[in-house]
Amino acid sequence: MIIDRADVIVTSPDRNFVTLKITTSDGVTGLGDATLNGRELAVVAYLTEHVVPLLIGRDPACIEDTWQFLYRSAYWRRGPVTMAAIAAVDVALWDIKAKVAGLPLYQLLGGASRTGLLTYGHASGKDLEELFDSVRDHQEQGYKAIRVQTGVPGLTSIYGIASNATFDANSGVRYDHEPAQRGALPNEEDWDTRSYLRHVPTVFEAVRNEFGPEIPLLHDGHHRMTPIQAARLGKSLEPYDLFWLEDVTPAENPEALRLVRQHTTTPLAIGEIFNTVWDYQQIIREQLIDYVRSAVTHTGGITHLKRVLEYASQYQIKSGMHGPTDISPVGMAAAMHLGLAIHNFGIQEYMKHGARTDEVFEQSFTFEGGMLHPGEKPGIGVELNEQAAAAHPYAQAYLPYNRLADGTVHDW
Ligand code: EZ4
Ligand code: CO
Repeated sequence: MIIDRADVIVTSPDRNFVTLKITTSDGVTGLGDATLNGRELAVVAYLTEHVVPLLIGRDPACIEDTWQFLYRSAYWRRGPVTMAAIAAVDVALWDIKAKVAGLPLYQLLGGASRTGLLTYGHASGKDLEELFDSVRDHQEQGYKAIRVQTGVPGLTSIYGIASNATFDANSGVRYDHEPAQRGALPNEEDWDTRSYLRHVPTVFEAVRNEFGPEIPLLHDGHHRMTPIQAARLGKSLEPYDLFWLEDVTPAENPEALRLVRQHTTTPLAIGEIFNTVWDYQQIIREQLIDYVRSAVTHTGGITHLKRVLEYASQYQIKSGMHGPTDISPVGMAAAMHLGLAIHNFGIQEYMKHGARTDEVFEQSFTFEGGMLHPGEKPGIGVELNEQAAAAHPYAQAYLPYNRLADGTVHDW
């Protein structure tokens, strides 16, 4: 059996998704997610021009060899575009291997280590009233753990707040918690760290008073603080017992986390924009984090993220895989198989996709009582309805960016 063809399919049901479909000479197909929010077509070109021609004729069973070949033969290593492209190939080959074996992928990864995956959802509101409604809504949907993001007085538009606007494909407005906005230019948001640092502890105090001490709560700082500001935030949130505080400082500087760590016992998570084990080397070895935020989709696939998580397991660091709506159902399913199999699973982020996306990607995973399960279908359990996909052509969309009051560009 050889790889006969590989097709890159771009579809934009509620947002843009890039999917690699590999077909073998026996007619077995495998899917991989290659979606890189706001830079989708760069991965399409990388795959179409440079990777697909290398795959034709290869043995689909040789997953590790194909990974090493694509990684090392490029010479130019790492980076989000390269690693998303390699991830898509890797997941598609695991999908094929598991289908050929007649087993759900998690069985090939060691079998189930638990009955299901604890998830967290995204509650948000521009003020406390909206936030509380959103928390209640998530609890009604079954979520057992909840991320909390709110507006900050004085700031008009900040990361993580759901829009109430009904999604319309051509209006350019956001839907749900999707930060990318369709249109020719990125949206500009505003930022002021001092206001944020004053406000966030009052939000968590209010949420604990309203919803009690039991519910695991999370928060995302989205890379916007300096190390000492992040240290102060971690300290000021200690009374509210966070499950984790995420991305407090920009990802490029691992040493920042050492300073944060010296000042606070609030658990830390980072890594959604990392893409290799080398990005994690120092912070895992020095035990500067508690959760690895990488997605299968952005970190070289099952093969490479498993390597990261095995390394993390030596230091009692657990998984907290990235699961926003810009990971396609293919990428989410791959994460579920890996999360079910590994010992050091922590929590899985899960934002539901829209109805259009669910029609394009036929899924067998389940979400019940706040727990995800990848299902028992051979492979990863997701199939692409290509006819439905073709009805939603690519639409240009960008992530927003931040400016301070004086006009300075700031981390978003
Ligand atoms: O901003 O996935 O924790 N989740 C996040 C996400 C990211 C988007 C970027 O594409 O930080 O909302
Ligand atoms: Co995040």
